[in-house]
Amino acid sequence: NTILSWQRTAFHFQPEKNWMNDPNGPLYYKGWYHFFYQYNPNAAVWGDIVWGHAVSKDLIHWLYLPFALVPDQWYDANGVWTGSATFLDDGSIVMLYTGSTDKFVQVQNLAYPEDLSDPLLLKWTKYPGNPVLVPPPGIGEKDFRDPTTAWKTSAGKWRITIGSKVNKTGISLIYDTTDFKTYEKHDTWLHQVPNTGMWECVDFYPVSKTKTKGLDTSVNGRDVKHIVKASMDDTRIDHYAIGTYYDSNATWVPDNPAIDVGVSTGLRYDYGKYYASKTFYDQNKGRRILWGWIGESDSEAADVQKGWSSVQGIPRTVVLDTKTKKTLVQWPIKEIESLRLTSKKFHMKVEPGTVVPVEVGPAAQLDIEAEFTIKKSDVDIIFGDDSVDTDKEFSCETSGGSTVRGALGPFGFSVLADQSLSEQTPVYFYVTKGKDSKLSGKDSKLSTFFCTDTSRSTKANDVVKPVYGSFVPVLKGEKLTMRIIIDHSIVEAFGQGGRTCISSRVYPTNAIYGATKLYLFNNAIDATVTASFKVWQMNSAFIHPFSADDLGV
Ligand code: DQQ
Repeated sequence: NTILSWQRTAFHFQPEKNWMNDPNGPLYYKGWYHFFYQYNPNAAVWGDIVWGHAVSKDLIHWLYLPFALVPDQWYDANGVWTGSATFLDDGSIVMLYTGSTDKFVQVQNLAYPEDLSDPLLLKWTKYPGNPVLVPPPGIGEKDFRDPTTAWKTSAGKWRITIGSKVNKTGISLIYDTTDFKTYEKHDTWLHQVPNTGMWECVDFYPVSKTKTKGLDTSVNGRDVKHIVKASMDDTRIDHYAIGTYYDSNATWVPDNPAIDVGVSTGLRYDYGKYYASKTFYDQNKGRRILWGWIGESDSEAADVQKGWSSVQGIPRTVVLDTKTKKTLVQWPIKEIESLRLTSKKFHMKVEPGTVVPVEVGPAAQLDIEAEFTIKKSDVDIIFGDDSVDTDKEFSCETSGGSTVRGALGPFGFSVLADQSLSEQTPVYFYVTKGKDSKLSGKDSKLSTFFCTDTSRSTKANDVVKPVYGSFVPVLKGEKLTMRIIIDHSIVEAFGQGGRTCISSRVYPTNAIYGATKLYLFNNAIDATVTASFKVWQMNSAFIHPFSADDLGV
């Protein structure tokens, strides 16, 4: 089936075949980035979970290695589930992971590399005393999973957190340890939020308030904020919040309770499809890197037919927005730019209600960086009257998508489109005269939203096709900017330098191979928009099984 084979990505990490989900235990060791992932060796649907393993020199080109961990003990007989890596002071590595036992109880297990002189970390030993943690009293035996990377307490112990729930309150349990074999449980939680349900894949890490470099997981101090992220089992959304961590009582308090972890008014890494993410500190380049699982939006039957399911997002550097301190900023790692081939620069004025083709040749593998300006006089004419409060209820999700015209938007790109625009995925800004938003503060009178509309992305009817997106902070003097990375069936969009991100899976049936095109559109009623942008053709990455030849890479 030529349509299905076109959907396979060219530079996103995915296994050769079958099902993949969460990123696990990412780390950098002796010149190699290691990536582990939840993997089903037997089918393109979830089940029989092992830890797949791959290594890379640059986080873009990957070599598959043999599985690192497989279910071969009573304590992980029903799956080697998600876990995280920690570097000990002597440079050795411990891995904590969740096992689903022979009786489907969730327990935490310890594993470590058999040979630390092997940069590929091929062999993993499971600690003979496993499991090291079982569900404590009051915690459901199926609600205890996904241990984090450990961080140091001021008393010199290691501390981890593990997601769970009590009734409908999502919680994060806290344990201290010195040897990763025995643990002291705290009676209090790192954090809890009512009505958020089970917290999967909790992540906890420091970010600098003033510098755009990443911080190692144990760093704390006056210049530091801490992020708590939880993956919400019910909604399949990764929510984070910014706050302060108190080492002495092992708690974390959000800066603003109205934007706490998992509340509907809170923050998300990504407003599209993105789940079970995990960061790690890259000591090689001094940055914190975010991995996230981007599943399929088509049917299970289609996945079985194509023989694979899921990709990982392009790894992103993650830092606090040092300007607003109110969101994180995420950006595709620099290394992705090594795949850029030929580029073309454009400067185009787009009149209200027009769509213009962008001549870039085939448009299935692209990287786009764009800047938009709205004519100042148009902004003044439309919003000259301060008392007019239009569109204050705007939301990408419920707006009806990119065909619904407003005074100042939508405008942006239609990607993965065919010649007749019978299939297209618009990625766009929508500017409204809104109330000062919680995030824009006093900096802006206009409110800007960043959206991706997948409703016309395919003629196939077995696909979920939402309009994704959210508010994006735009500060005084900033232009509207977006970056879009297109790789066959995935579109990753970054608004305002990565303050708001949207990943979508799209499955065109006409806009494939040579028929895939790029358009620029302006559906605003009154505003003329000028777009300056650069489009790169993107090379494919090599992602294949490791062979002896690769040692010279
Ligand atoms: N996936 C793993 C669990 C985790 C879930 C099982 C999140 O450990 O909670 O494959 O996608």
